[in-house]
Amino acid sequence: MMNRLTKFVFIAFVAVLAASSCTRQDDQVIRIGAAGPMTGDQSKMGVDLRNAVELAVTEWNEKGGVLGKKIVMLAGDDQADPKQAVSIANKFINQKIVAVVGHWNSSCSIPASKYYSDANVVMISPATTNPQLTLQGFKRVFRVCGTDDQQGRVAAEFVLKTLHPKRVAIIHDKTAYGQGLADFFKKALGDKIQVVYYGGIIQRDPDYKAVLTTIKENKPELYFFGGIYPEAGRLVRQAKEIGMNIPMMTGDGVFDPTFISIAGKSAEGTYVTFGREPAGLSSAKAFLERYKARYGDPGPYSIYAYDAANIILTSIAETGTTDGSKLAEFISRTIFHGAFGDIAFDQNGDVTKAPYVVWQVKNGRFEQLP
Ligand code: ABU
Repeated sequence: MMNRLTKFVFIAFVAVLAASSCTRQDDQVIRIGAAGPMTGDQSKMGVDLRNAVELAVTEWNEKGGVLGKKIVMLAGDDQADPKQAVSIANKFINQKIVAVVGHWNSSCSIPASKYYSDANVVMISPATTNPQLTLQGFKRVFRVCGTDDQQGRVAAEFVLKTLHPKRVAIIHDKTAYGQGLADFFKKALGDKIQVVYYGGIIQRDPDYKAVLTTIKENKPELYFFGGIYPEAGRLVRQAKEIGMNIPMMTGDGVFDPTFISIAGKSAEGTYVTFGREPAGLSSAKAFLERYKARYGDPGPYSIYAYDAANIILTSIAETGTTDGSKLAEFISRTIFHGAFGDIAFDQNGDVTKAPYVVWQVKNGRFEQLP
């Protein structure tokens, strides 16, 4: 039988051994997070993001990892829910991630960013477009996509210069992204077009016919929607069902083939703002081929997530550190040669080039307009 002192010394010894073995294990790998909606009706976006980060991590590991260590990707499903996003951020931080690619939704990235920032973790969102994300003064928060003030302006200019409606309706999904984009679009229209309806819808509501009927009664010639593809798909389908034969104009959250599969033929003619087509870029060729071979067609934001992961891993390799502040300082002053072209950041953590263009659904596909 051990006496009390021997027992205490033995337990202390085991605890020190366990802690040092844990530290050794921690030191053997570099963890990066991939966060987004991986279940639920926006899961396509989170899975696209996770696949792209996994591809980047696999390629780095095949070349020997980074700083001589294997890279491990941890996936976090925030279900497009702000509370889940904060919970994922805290879980990742406890698991000692160095950086995160994510989140996808503005309503998730904005609250989660404070936790990453406080924990000295670099955050690069591939898709969050609400300007607020990078206006909070967090030095370790970046995005590789554009912002909703930019795409709202491009949408409004297209409507004013090309479509010339006299009356428009504006709907949004009451989220940080959807309402923000709708408001930027409205602001950019100014007083040049009459806004005959402005209002929010509830996400995941299966039936929007009541609100669409009210909109129809106000006789707009076009309606703008700030929101994501599941709601956009039901809106255009149900609009056609009640005889509302006017085009929808919308933003990047709708840019996915899933929108067209939900809406069917009713999607035809819908205008969407998004970035340029990457398929013709020589820098994108290898990524597109490898992604397709492994996972099938890349989603709209896969290439952005892949570039975000490579920015993080390149920065670790170049600086020789995993310290968030040092990585952020390097990211801020470096031009990265990504699959989607050169990427540089301004003082807020936004990309210096974010060219939005207008696409239209034609013959069941998105086509970039000249
Ligand atoms: N940028 C479109 C969807 C993601 C977001 O909420 O910003």
